Amino acid sequence: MLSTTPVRLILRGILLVAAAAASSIASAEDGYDLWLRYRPLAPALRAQYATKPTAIFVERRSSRLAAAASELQRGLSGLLARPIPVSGLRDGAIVLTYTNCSPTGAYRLRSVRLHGHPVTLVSGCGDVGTLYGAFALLRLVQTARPIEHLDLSDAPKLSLRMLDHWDNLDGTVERGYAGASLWNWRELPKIDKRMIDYARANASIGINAVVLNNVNADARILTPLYLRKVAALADAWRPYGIRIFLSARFSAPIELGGLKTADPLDPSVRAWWRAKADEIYRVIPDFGGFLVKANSEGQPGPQTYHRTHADGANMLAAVLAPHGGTLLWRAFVYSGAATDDRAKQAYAEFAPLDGKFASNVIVQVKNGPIDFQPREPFHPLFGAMPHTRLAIEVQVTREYLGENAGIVWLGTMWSEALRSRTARPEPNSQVLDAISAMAGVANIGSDRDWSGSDFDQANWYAFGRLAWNPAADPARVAEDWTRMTWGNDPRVVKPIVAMMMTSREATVDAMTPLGLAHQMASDHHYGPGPWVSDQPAPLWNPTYYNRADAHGIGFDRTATGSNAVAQYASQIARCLADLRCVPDSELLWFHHVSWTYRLRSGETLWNALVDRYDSGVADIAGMNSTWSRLAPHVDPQRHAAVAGSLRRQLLEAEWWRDASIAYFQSLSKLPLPPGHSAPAHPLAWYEAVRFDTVPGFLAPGIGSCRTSVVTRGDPPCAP
Ligand code: GCW
Repeated sequence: MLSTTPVRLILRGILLVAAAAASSIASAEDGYDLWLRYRPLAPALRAQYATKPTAIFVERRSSRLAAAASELQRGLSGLLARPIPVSGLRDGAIVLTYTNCSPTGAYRLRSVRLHGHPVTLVSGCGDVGTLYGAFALLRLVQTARPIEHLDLSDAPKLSLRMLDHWDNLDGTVERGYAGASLWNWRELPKIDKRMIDYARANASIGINAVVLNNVNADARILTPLYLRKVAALADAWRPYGIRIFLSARFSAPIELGGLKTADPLDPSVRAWWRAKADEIYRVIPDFGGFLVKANSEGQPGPQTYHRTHADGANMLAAVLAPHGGTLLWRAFVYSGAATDDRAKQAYAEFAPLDGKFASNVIVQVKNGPIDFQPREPFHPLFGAMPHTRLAIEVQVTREYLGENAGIVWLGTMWSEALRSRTARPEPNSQVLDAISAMAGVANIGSDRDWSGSDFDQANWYAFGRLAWNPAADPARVAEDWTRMTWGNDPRVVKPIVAMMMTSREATVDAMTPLGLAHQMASDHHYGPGPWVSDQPAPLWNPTYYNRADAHGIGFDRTATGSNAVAQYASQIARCLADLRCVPDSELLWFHHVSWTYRLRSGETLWNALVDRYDSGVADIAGMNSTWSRLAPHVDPQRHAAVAGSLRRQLLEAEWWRDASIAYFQSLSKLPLPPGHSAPAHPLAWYEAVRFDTVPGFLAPGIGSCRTSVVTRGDPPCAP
């Protein structure tokens, strides 16, 4: 733990006072407004909207149209720096209407004449479609695009676009790096303004479902006390098209109902769940349903009673079905004690159950077969369950990607997963063809800036846009967010988009290049720990994943090893198993090779590995320089915040590189390639680094070591 010397205490005091003063002077750019900032456009850009829009006319009564109108009024009045009233029909008005069409949420924006008036008609499939259309129209203006002669329509490709919060009832957030939980259980059912702003942000990117509580669930969320509070949120969010789901603890009938069992085939258990579902729907008529993590990492589940995942899921689905609810059942399962490759376990348990799930069950599968690593190949289940509805689950919060430091934009990563070719059932089938829902583990907390940093907001944004359209072009999403968040000045937009687009690859290189995975320190997953081999379960050890020794490195998942490749379609498996075909980015995921193995580029593995670590660090250093150059064009408050965050990212990247190289060199015994400098410290120094608190794990809030990491020559936290 960081020693709190008097000097440090004094410094901390000064910083706190300075921070308080700064925030009271310029709280305007504290990140609270997200991408819905609505600051006036530059006069030259504003000119194109001189005659239009003039007003907003709401054609039908509906709380969602009212929400849309109020957002348009607020947004356009801000952007165009003139009042845009909600009024009767007139020339230049925006007209809000809807019809019953499908898919729900689709919209069309059109320049038409209505009763002789030239207007912009926003019409939705259902009133929620109009709400999305209003945000789409706002986005056009926010990004300075024309709204004359409009005829633009869009529809969500997935019906369920869901944020999963891993919030605990005590206010902590598992893997949360943006402060305590947003849900104020003590104050609820009182609704504060922040709950509405949260819903506005979600609606603006099409998110239509929210799971309030951690999948490591506390059964008490299902008690009347909490349900009353949940119902208040459901009422507040209904105008924004958001349905609430809850994580349900499978053993709740025992814990809350006093039953002796939670066996899904036991009639008393079924009756208990049926009564519980009926009770929930009495207070929340449009309740979405349950999300369940079962028989995974110590959570209870049907296997405790020798039943299958399908038995468990179908029992819960049956009690939700009469109310139109959906049951999401997670496929993130593995046994710490298992001797088989962890990457194979979910497939082994779930693929045989294809076709056995009820029609209102969605099996929720993480993007990769292990666990939200900086890079993983796609999960083989996406090509293996053609008769089951599937959701892809991605992690918006950066558990394994540097928490909230610097810039790591995940739009490119998710797009890579979504567009991965499964080759099933058709040769060109992709992951995005296999899914009907997308879930993202939220990165939202009660920090003023919501996500822990300005750039982490971009990941929330990208999640919504890709859940709306999994085939969306990430560069376009990044550009929209940048314009909405940082303004339309091309001197700002171009470099920021470029940084976002390369940031994830830079992070992969600095942490786990060439297909390495799970090299993080244990439990809290903060910082490097490739040497760790003392965990009680073998597959919690980074050494389990890197398999590095004096001869080589990497996990053989071909037929000579675990044969995980066999879980993919044969043409995909053939390539992955073949050293001449497997992409370098997945080399060590699928193959164990010698340190002197030559890549297709001719480089040796050892040299390439060192080179990747260094280029990751160099790219992150490059982002620091790019950002410094943006100082004249970005408001000082946010510029300083991002600059500080990028500095931390660079220090941490150097720490990752140096610790990893120090460890792997202790095995390979090879010299560093020319031009690469030695790690700043001996291996023992890196191995001795300890943290007692890291946000999102063990302790809530800000850990004592969070901001003091790695200055060269000073251990992050004294061992
Ligand atoms: O990534 C791992 C996390 C756990 C998490 C688990 C899961 C909620 O380290 O904190 O538990 O995945 O997805 O269930």
